[in-house]
Amino acid sequence: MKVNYYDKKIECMPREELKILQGKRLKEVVKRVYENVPMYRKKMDALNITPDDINTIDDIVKLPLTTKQDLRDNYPFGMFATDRKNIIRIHASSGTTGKLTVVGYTQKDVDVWTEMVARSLVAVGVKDTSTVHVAFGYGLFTGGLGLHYGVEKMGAAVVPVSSGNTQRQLALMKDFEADVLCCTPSYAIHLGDEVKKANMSLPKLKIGIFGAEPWTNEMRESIEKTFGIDAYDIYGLSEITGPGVSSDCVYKDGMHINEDHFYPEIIDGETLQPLKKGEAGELVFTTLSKEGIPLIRYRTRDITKLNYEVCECGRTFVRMDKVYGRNDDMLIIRGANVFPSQIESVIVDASGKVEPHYHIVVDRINNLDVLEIQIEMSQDLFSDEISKIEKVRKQIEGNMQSMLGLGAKITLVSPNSLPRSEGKINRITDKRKL
Ligand code: DLL
Repeated sequence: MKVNYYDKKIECMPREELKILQGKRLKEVVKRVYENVPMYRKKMDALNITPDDINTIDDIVKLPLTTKQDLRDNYPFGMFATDRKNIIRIHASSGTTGKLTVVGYTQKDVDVWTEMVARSLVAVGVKDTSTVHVAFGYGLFTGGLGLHYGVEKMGAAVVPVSSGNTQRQLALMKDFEADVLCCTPSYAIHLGDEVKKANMSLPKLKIGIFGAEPWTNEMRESIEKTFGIDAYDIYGLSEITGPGVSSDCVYKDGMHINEDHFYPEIIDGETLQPLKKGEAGELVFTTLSKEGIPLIRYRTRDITKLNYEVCECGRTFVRMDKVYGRNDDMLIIRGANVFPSQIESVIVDASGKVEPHYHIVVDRINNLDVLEIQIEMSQDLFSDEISKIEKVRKQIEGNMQSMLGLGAKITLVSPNSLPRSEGKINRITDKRKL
């Protein structure tokens, strides 16, 4: 397999050297926040620590955690660690509740972010001759502009389409001969449906770079089959920088975290204690070089695990598994933990009979949690006899029971009846919370 690097010396750096670099950067960033962000000074004073207590990367566990609530409490600019005149870009993300979380970037922050995205693109085989169709939203969301700058940096041509107007997107992809598509995986599925419906083909398309929401490996295979491409995962969050915190290489065996700038830990979401290497838990990041809004041990709420083995591609940067879901997305149904990704893998396994369009509804009826999963039938199944449809429904119900360890009502709905999304999709209605 052909392996390309944006900067091999850094991406394949021996881990002992990396640890030294991380330690040095951690020391600097802790000093910066202690001196410039009142919230961090308060938190560190409460723990009786000063920047002098931080000397190596292993000292990181002495530091306090940061949460989204901290950002909200300091809305909009209370966590900036530099003078406002040094800020050249502001992004924000809305999340499910409450105020926006606002982040500010200095020129150096934008430069680092841009380089991280360029690394991600090169790692999956994007070339300077490529044409990259960016259908992530442009605006306060970091997807569009994040990918955009990275594409320009590595010398490919960016088509900044943003989200929306699916028919126009398809026409432009065809006419401009895009070989790379960037968008959310749910939008890629929607685009794929439209391609099939129009009986068109996109013969130049080779690579898909998808992220901003959880998606399973089963979904990856389904998208790859639809378009005849290789589909790669890219991860990030605006609080840490945006897309490019980590991303796949050509081996698709975990996303390499750009550890020279973002230090990952996995903690137990309940006890908040670090977990052993390789255990699954909540991902926490410390930004090692940020100036605008450096964050110390930021709780992402994303659940994954880390693999420290050197990858076949030669990169030494740790790999994170596909995100299984978010702490706050995990459904607790009759006491059992259910991740939407488990549901998705059963649905995609039944492809051909059903489409990867689904919606999860949770309710409480007579004090009992009830889980319903609505799934779109394929056109073929929809036109079949009722008894065949019922057989498929029962089959999926059985598979779901084995996967989740609890009963779920499967409702097969007609094709094209569930909502589609141009950005991040919401696949859950939890009526218990309404
Ligand atoms: O979603 C940044 C991004 C844009 C990443 C484009 C990739 C591509 P936020 O809007 O701040 O930033 O949302 C961050 O989205 O904590 C995860 O829960 C989720 N997320 C992002 N990428 C992935 C992914 C952008 N590849 C939140 N897989 C994160 C699973 C993802 N979840």
